[in-house]
Amino acid sequence: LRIAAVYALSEETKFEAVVKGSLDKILNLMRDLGYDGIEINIPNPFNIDVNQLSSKLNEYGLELSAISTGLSYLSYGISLTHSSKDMREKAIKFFIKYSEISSTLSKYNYVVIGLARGKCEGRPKSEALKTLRESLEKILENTEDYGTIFLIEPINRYETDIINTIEDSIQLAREYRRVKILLDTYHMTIEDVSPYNAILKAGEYIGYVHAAENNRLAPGMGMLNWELIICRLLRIGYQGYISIEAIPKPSYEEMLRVGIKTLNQYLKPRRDS
Ligand code: LER
Ligand code: MN
Repeated sequence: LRIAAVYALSEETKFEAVVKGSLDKILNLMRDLGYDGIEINIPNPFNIDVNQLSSKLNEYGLELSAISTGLSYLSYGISLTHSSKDMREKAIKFFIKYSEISSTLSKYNYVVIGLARGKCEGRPKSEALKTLRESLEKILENTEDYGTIFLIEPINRYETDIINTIEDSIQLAREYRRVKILLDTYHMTIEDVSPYNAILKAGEYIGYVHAAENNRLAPGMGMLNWELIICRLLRIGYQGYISIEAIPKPSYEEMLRVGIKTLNQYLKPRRDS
């Protein structure tokens, strides 16, 4: 298992559970703290300098663990289930571009479908899910060459009404070869009967993990049992990233420090052996 944290490639984000600030400073700190990778939330994939990002990651020796996309929804209303066809097409173009960037920058090649799935907006859930499937199929068709894995993330009811629980997401992961589940421990504490058992339920379909406490602070600053979470992940044979997506309080430095320390307490003996 490897450890990352989520960084927002935009200062004026409305998403609170990310690290913001100078990329150099943060990559430097994350390297010093022992992080293996960084997950970057990119608001607009048409607006980034891929070469510059690539050389920065190389310079600090951190991997790109995944590209997350929630800021495209929060900044531009990008939604794969938007009721306007034009907007859906725009969203599909965004995801094809995310996929292209991911395939050049990351050996893992994961793109998150989080908030950018959108919301029901008055439609029956079945209809919104059908629209999501249609958009997803178009994205998959157009990204065969990039080979990207799309991570569908169950998100709690206060942020979306499409795919809240692990069960909701398993169906999609079963259906599509390049779709896996992103477990977010914070959302799981709100939606799943037991966040620990949900790991066993999602099992082989898990492609990626977001780690935060029940209060969305860093692992170690809340009520979750991280030993049990890691134990369960290992039991199902999970070998990917745990990416800390937590509110940077009391400061992002402290959040990053406490987060990796808590996870390493249960991972370290295994990582070193
Ligand atoms: C949103 O709450 C979240 O967890 C993000 O990973 C979604 O883009
Ligand atoms: Mn998340």
